[in-house]
Amino acid sequence: MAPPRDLRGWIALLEREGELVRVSAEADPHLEITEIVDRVVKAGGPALLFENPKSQHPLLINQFGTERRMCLAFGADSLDEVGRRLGDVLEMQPPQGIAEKVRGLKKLKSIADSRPKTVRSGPVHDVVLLDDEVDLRRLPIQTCWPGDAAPFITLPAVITRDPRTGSRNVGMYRMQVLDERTTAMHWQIHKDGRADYLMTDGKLEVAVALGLDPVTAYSASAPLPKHVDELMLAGFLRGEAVELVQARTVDLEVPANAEIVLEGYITKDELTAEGPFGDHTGYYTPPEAFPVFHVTAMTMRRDAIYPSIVVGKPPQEDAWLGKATERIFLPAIRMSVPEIVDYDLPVAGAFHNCCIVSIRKSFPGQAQKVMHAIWGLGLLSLTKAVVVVDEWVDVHDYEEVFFRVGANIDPKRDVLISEGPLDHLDHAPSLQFYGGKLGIDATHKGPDEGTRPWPEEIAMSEDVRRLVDERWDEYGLGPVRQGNGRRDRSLSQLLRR
Ligand SMILES: Cc1cc2nc3c(=O)[nH]c(=O)nc-3n(C[C@H](O)[C@H](O)[C@H](O)COP(=O)(O)O)c2cc1C
Ligand SMILES: [Mn+2]
Repeated sequence: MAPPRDLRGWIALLEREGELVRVSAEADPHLEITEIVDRVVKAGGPALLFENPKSQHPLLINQFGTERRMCLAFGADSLDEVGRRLGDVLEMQPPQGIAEKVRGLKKLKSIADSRPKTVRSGPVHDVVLLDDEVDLRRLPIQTCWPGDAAPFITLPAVITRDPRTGSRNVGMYRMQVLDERTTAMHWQIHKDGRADYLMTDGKLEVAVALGLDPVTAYSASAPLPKHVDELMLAGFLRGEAVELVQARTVDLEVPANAEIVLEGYITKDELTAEGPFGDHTGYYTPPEAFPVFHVTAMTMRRDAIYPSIVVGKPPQEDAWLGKATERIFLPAIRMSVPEIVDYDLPVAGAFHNCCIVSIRKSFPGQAQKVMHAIWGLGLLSLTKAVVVVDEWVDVHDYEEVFFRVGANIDPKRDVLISEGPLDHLDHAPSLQFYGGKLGIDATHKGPDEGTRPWPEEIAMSEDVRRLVDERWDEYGLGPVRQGNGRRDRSLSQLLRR
């Protein structure tokens, strides 16, 4: 199935799949929509298209709010399948024989076809507003929480170029509305957009795309290395190149099918107080100086639809954007740290607070090696606590992980306190950006790790399990039939919440 071409194709797909509800009642983007969405997200409910958000433009929200919708967006049965598509290309070996060569060529072609394609025109230029005509108040921009400083644009794809190399970056960074034609730009210090800004001498041109096909929107949030274009990832994951058109007032290309594009510039020395903002940490982030974005043009499709997301105390809709990243990047992480079997970033840990990782252990100290590897890997380096378990432990089953942590650690030997960079938004460390790290080695310890002989784990013998399987109906206990003490999957799911 072809991926949704744009936001409208995505909305149509969601509607066909019974995954979208149109809300025709008037609803206020000032707080009211947040309260509605918070309830719907927590109930695993549908995407919502607010047709009357006290604005000329409708507002789409909760498009990513469930695992099923996330899979629909990628046209995949599971998020791991999306990860495997990427892993297949990363793990390419020199082909042997004709069949492998053909398969190899197909993979290479899929990479070549991922590059964004420039087209001459696109619906994003149906309406062009310049200079004084620009008015951000036309859009139903949400004030999400009562303590928020102002309305914030929350689901943008912010496009810049590295002033040194010209390479493109696309990132998702919230934008606080300051007045009709300016916003703040919340480029945190570890992010690529911030690096482009720091490298400019004077003026940095910026374009902000709003209302994209879901894979391109997701890609803006993906933690790629600086030199990799997020639109290339989008093209690869979609199986179809992203189409771009030249922007009207800046020397940047923008998605041809975006609903809305804001064009403009940021000057190096102009900063403003950004925040407070009710953040994905579950707390308000206090005001801090961030660059000011001047909007010189606002271009739109006719009847443009404005996309939004609410972040706040987890779980919120962004949980699934994060889970998509967790799954999609697993094969890439395994390329650098091959003993990693699986990992889980708990939603309740706001992604950067905790990483549970399972490893195939073959030498003493390997759990500590993996902790340090994670603390050195892209944005995962900001992880505050790493819990390492053995390969047979299901990292997504928090009950089981808790069991291993309790059963297998000697706190004196297996808890590592280290230090390093922390997430920009982490309010707990004494210093912003820098502080303590916690590593917990909950793996079985081998004879070379200075312990007494490790005991055997309890498990029923194979023959008795088989016997009980065969005789199950005779006991008259109905269909409850879990092997070897395994809990029902749905119970594990429930315990994750
Ligand atoms: C809904 C949402 C909002 C986000 N808001 C911000 C933000 O305001 N500032 C920021 O630096 N990162 C924010 N992020 C995370 C970045 O989008 C993410 O780290 C991405 O990798 C940044 O792109 P870059 O690596 O090219 O800089 C947000 C992510 C999501 C899903
Ligand atoms: Mn980037």
